[in-house]
Amino acid sequence: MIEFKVSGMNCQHCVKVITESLHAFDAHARVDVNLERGHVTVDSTQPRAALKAAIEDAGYTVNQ
Ligand SMILES: [Cu+2]
Repeated sequence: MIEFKVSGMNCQHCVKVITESLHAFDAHARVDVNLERGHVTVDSTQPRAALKAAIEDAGYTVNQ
C-alpha cells in the first residue's frame, strides 16, 4: 500500500478524477480516496513516483 497526502480534493468528482488518472496508469491498481483525511491509498506494483505523477496530472497537489 502506498499512501499520499493530497490537497484540493473536496467532492466525489475529485475522487473520480483521481481514480481514473491512476487507473489510466495502472488498470489493476486498487484506489481508495478518503476525502475527510485528504488521503489517497493505492495498492499497485508501480513505483511511488509514477503514482504521484498520475495524481498531479489530475490537477491535485501531493504533499507527501
Ligand atoms: Cu471535487
